[in-house]
Parts: sequence; C-alpha cells; structure tokens
Amino acid sequence: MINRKYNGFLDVEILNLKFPNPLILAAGILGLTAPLLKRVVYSGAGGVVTKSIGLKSREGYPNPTIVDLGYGLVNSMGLPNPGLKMFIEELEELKGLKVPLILSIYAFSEEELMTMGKIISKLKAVSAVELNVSCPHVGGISEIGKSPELVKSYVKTLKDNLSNKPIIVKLTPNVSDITSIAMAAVNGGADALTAINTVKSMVIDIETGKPLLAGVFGGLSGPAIKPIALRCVYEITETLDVPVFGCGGVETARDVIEFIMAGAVAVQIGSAIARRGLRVFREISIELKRFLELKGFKSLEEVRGLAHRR
Ligand code: RRO
Repeated sequence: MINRKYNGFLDVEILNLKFPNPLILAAGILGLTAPLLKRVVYSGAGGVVTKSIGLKSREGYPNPTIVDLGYGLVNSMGLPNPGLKMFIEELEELKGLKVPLILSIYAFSEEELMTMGKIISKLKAVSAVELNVSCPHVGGISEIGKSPELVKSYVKTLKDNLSNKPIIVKLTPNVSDITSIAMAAVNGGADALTAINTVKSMVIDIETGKPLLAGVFGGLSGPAIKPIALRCVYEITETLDVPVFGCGGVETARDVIEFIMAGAVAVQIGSAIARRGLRVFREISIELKRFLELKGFKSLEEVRGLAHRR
C-alpha cells in the first residue's frame, strides 16, 4: 500500500476524482509498468496517466526515437506498448494506488475501441480513460484528432461501451481550430480534455542529409511548446465549460500557475521529468504552495481562469 500525505490546499477534485495536488504524470513517460508508476506516485504526483495502450501490442519505431534539443524533446516512439491484455497484469498491481490512475488508450478503428471499452469497464484500478486521438506521427491516429466528425464518433463509441469511468480526450495542437475539435469531443460525450499532445516536427542530420528520427516526423514537447499549449487551453476554456488538463512544457510552479490562470483545472508533466528527474513533483508542489500563500489565495480554484477576466 502506498501511504502519502495530502497537501492541504493544493487538492483538486475533477470528475469526482480526488487529486491531492494538480501535478499529474503525462502519458508517455514512465507509464508502462506498475513499479515505475508507483515510483512516480511516491515522488509526489497527484495522479498518473499511463503510456498509451492499444488493443494489440506494438513494437514502436527503431532508434533513434528521441532527440533532446535543449529547449524541448522531439520524440518518435511510434506507440510501443504491450497491448491491453498484457497491460492488465500491470494494472492488477496498481489497485491500491492512492491517487487517480488514468489509462491512456488509442485505437485504429471504432471496432477496436468498442472491444477495449468493454474490457476497461471491468478494471478496478482505472479511475478514468484518456483517449489519445492526437499522436502526431503515427498514421491512423493523427488523422482522427484532426477531424471533428471522427473525434465525435470515436468518443461516442467509447462512451457507449465504457461504464462508470469518465473520458478525457487528448487533443492535438496540429489543427487550425482546436476549439472546434474540443467541441466535437464534448458533443461525443467527453467529460474532460487534455490540451495538448506534442507538436508535429522533424530534425535533420546534417552529416547524412537525412531525417534524424527513424520515423521521420516526431512530436515536440517541453518548454518550447508551453506558449502554444497555454493558448490552446485559453481558447478552449473561453468557449467551453469543460475541465481541461493543461499539458506542454510545465517545469516550474510559475508554469502551473499560468496554465491554471489560462483555465486549466490541473496540469500534466512529462518532459520535465526527463530534464530534471522525478523530484519535479515535490519541488513544484512546494513552490506552488509558497506562491498561493504569498499572494493570499486560499485554493487553486481562486486562481483558475483569471486570465479570462476582461
Ligand atoms: O508513442 C509516441 O510516439 C507518441 C505518442 Br503515442 C503520442 O501521443 N505523442 C507523442 O509525442 N509520441
């Protein structure tokens, strides 16, 4: 069993789930095994999102799969995962987790999603599902998140086949109007949104004159995309009254405050762990409390959406 202390006024309740703090592990980092996910919780995360899991296993792309540019990471992992049936063994070990566990999933067809929804409905360890329709460099997935019709239809299919678990839809920034995609997700039955997945990008090896990543295209994450993510959260929450998890370049308490002021209910943290280690969760929590105390805010709710005031 994992014992942890609650942090008082950093608590947030979203979708009837209690998060002891608003700092949640983003999909894709350390989310493939039960021991790693437990370590993230011990390190002070308020919740965790698993690596995206599909119905069938996938090897992912050959190396190199990640390039560190200093101001951000470009990854082209290619959705490596053991498939849902194998991953259930990891989830079995996570039943006693003291923070919400969000299962990230993807599907190449609505039939696959139907099957997955029925299986996931029975999984006690799963508090919510994050539907990934937004990986920028895996064909068959990236197209879903750019089409309002497909997003609505995929979300509805999941909704119809998933009982008793909220659905979060992770959106791509690689569209001209993210609000219309957000609206489609909500119309399909999404209970919350995550903004944003990585920004489609590439890196060239000037020695060979070829793309550096084996998958050619990749997704940019980290500090470079924070202003884009903030803009997306702001645009969505300006129009829609739906909980939005901010994701993209969160490294400090200042970043968290910016996302909450833009309208996010909580944030997800990924690349910062690669850059600073798992201590980011505790360090940001301490900084965050200090900020709230200093400014006289009694809770994060008082900060949320401040940037929308006119
Ligand atoms: O596995 C990946 O290559 C990957 C995924 Br599923 C995603 O959603 N976003 C990303 O940047 N990489």
